[in-house]
This record gives sequence, structure tokens and C-alpha cells, in this order.
Amino acid sequence: VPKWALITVAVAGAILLLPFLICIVKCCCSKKKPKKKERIGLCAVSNSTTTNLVRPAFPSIPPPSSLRILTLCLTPLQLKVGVKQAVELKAMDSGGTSDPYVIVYLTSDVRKRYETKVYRKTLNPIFNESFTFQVPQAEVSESTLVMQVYDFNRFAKHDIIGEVRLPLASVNLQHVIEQWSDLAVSSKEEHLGEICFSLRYVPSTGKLTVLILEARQLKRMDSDGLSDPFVKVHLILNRKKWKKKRTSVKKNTLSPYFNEVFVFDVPFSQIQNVDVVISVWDHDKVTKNEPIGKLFLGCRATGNQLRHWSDMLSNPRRPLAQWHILQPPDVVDKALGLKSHLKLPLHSR
Ligand SMILES: [Ca+2]
Ligand SMILES: [Ca+2]
Repeated sequence: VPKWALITVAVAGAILLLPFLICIVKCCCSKKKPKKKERIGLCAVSNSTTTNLVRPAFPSIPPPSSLRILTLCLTPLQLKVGVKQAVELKAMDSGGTSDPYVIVYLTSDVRKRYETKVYRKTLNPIFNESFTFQVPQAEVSESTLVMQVYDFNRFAKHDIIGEVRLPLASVNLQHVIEQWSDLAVSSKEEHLGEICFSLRYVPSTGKLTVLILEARQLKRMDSDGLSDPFVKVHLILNRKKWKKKRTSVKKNTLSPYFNEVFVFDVPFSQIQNVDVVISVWDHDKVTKNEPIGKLFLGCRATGNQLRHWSDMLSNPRRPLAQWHILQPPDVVDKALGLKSHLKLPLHSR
């Protein structure tokens, strides 16, 4: 083999290898900068072994009404979330302040939720708390990290100040990410819970049977993170309240099991004019009971509710059970367009 050929091969090889060499050198250098960890100010982070601690430029001036958060993947299945601080929160109390705390959860497992401590009378709390979640690989692309800032109230319902929703698919889990996120108004599609009940209608006897079976993932209504649910079943005839029944109260649960049956007399001639309203309530000893969510069935209903109702009518005498997603009470009330019992004077213009 001629000498010039060997030299050509060697030079070509060197040119090809050069980018790899630069890459290796760069990687080695960046690993020699552990000081970046300290700036994040979360000592537990230093336990991470696989994470590359490179983070994008972090703005020092926070945008108004925002939450500073930190995400970090400890292992492929463990996500660490740091709730650092919030600035310029909305004042929820009469004194012009709030008593903020943050609830953190993943939508893939709403039962596992963490809470920070409550910070009294401040709009700029510094939380500096971190929480670890287990995230099965299959759920990473589907799951969203939710951080909700609430205002604590000793004797009343806690009000939501705002929330940050971070789809995990949009997060670079290979790096420590520290960022300011704008607090959005809580989304309208807040998850209120689901309820399972069965319907049965016997046209010959005019008996409508509603069996309330169970509910799950109900919204937390009490400060201890649970609710005391019970279910009301209302019958509406020609847009006026007609009959009502209710279940017993199940204390301190978000997944109550009722298995309570109610039978109503609804003549076949009236079944087209009836709406069945199912509402889940939170019982409170001290304050007024509060509705968690509602839905209604009948010929005027839509979607899943209409399907359940028409299945019941087309399968007389057969009980049909189905799960339904609860809707906001005011939305359902508006759709029902109930006529008031009282005759109020018309507004004069
Ligand atoms: Ca408060
Ligand atoms: Ca309660």
C-alpha cells in the first residue's frame, strides 16, 4: 500500500472523529461544574446520579402572580417536584392578604397529593418544599403535573388562587428545570368526580327505580382533604321540582359506596316530561351543605346522560348501570332552566 494512501485514510479518520472528541471533552467539562447544584438550593438534588445538571437561563425577575417551581427526574420512574415560592398572589381575604398553600399532584394518580405548609397573611410566600412522585414510564406522556395555590380559611371553604398545569410530555426530565410559571385561573374542567347508578323503568306499573351505587374521585371539599358525600335524587316535571330523595352521608371519603335504592311513581304518560337530577353533596356540620357536582337525565339531556336514559326506555324492566362524570352545579341548573316556585316581579328597565 502506498504511503500517501495511508496518510489520506488517517486524515479522513481524524476529521470524522473530531466532532466526537469535541463532544466528549465538552461533556467532561460540564460534569466538573457541581456549583450549579448549590444555586438551585435544594440539597436533596445532590443525591441524583444520572441527571445532567444543566439548566436553561433562569430569569431573576419574576412575572406578576407566578409560582417558582422546579422539576427533576431522580430515576426514570421518580419525579421530584420543588415548590419554591410564589409572588404577587391575589388577595383573597378581607384584609388584603391571603393564607397560601400549594397542593401538588399528578393527573395520573389524583389520590396521591401533597400539600405545603400554610403561610399566614402573605402574598409572597417562600415554600421551599419538595415532593417525590413515582411515575410509571407508560404514564409519563399522559400525565400532567398540577400545582394549585389555595387560600386557607379557618371556618370556610378554601379558595383556589390559581394553578399551574405542566404536561410531563412537555418537561425535559433529563435536566433540572427551574422556572417561573404564570398562575392561571383554575380551569373550568375541574374534576368534580364520577358517579355510578342504575336506572330501571317498568311502563306497566309506572315505577322508576334509581339505584345509587358508588362515586369515585370526588372533589375534596373539607380542609382535611376529604368530603362527606351524600346523593340527592330530584325528579323534575315540566321544569318544576316534583319529588326528591337522598342517600345517607358517608363520612370522610372521596370514594363512597352507597348501594341505596329509590323508587318513584312516574306514569308512562309523564316519562317524556321528567328530568332526573342526580347531585352529589358534601355534608357539613357547621356550615351549609355544598354541592360537589350534578348531572341530569331525561329526554332533554345530552351525550352520555341521554344515552343512558334512552337505553332505559328501550329496555323496560331491565336495570342498567353506568358511570357518569359530574358537572358543575351552576352549569346543570342553567341547562335545566327551572321555573321558580315564587313569582318574582319582572325587572323594569
Ligand atoms: Ca384566608
Ligand atoms: Ca364536609
